[in-house]
Amino acid sequence: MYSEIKIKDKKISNWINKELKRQKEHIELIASENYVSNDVLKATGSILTNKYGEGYPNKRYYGGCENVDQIENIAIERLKKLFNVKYANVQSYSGSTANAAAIAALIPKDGKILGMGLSSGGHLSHGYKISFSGYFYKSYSYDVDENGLLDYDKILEQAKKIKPDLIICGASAYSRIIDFKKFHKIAKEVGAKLMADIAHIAGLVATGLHPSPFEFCDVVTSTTHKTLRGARGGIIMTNNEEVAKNVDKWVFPGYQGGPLFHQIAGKAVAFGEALKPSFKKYQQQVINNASIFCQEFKNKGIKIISEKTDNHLFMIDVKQSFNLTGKQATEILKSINITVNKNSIPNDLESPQITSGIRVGTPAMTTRGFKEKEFIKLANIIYLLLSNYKNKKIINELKKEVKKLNDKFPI
Ligand code: DSN
Repeated sequence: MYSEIKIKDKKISNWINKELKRQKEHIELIASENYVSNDVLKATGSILTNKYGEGYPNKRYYGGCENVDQIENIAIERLKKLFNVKYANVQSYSGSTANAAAIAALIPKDGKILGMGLSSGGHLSHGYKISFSGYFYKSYSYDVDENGLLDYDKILEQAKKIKPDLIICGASAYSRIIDFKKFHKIAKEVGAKLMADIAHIAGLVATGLHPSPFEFCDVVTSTTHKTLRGARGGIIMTNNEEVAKNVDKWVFPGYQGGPLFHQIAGKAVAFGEALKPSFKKYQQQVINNASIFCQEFKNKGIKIISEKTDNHLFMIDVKQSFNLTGKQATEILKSINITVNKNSIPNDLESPQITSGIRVGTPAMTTRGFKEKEFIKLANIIYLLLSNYKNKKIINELKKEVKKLNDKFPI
């Protein structure tokens, strides 16, 4: 159980404790969030935040790194075991900086990138024009088809025309299996390098519940705090020694300075947890919950992007289903303590600040103990609320239902 913090700075402790209350009282459906264990929390809140150590274990630019060297080595070894991969870098501050370093390790500046479009479920750092990846590289995007599915033949056609130096696969909001083997075939055919960003599905890949990209990709990046349920940050992995050397150079000194050892310790603790059999059980429950949650909406005639889910998340077209924008639906759900995020959907006519969709995921509430029964109940609550958002009586009743459901699974 999480507890309140007591520090001398009352202003900050007040807001931290308010955030704790919010986390305790809200049903958390943001697909990229989770609740870390108390051990992960303690490691990240430790005195390791005091230490500098630019460089890598046994090759630092600072003295006194003998303890943090051990921590970083343990994190690396656990991560390699978790994904059965030869080389790992655990220093990236975030998924975006991991992607920046991984891209730079594979292709020259000004190189051509082909990544999944943002409104199709891709990520800013996969070539979007306002991110470094679209600014410093020539970027192109592939999109999902009219059913919200990746069309590998079409991606091949596009790749043949563009002749990218790098193809990026992986997504922030795609609910179906990603066929890394097919991406590999495409990359091989056009002579491109292949990078997979498994930030969302890392926990599923680690436990064998989503096909692994490692056999097919030059480099694999991820965050550590989504399905992987660790301290916040990024990681980069590869089986290629040359790529590994380049990655290390691009993480430090290329894009970053001193590693955040408190975060690396939190990652290491989480990797240790993920190596336990109970983690696989958790991931299976995440998938079972998402599947039934999604089906329950489908049974009510709600429009699901990409038809169904194979992983931990899915997107609802709230415009078509409830005549609401994603922004409105998010605010309405917030009013009864359910947290989601608005999300662009394929061919969205609304701006990214408004959107026509919401994205929901099951990792966080599964950590809190939700099973199929609770997600069926939750789907009904969401459906009733979004269909009756002007009816005060119904809103009040649903608010009570949410409180009951939430209080049964404390953090
Ligand atoms: N912000 C993350 C997500 O919500 O998916 C991706 O960076």
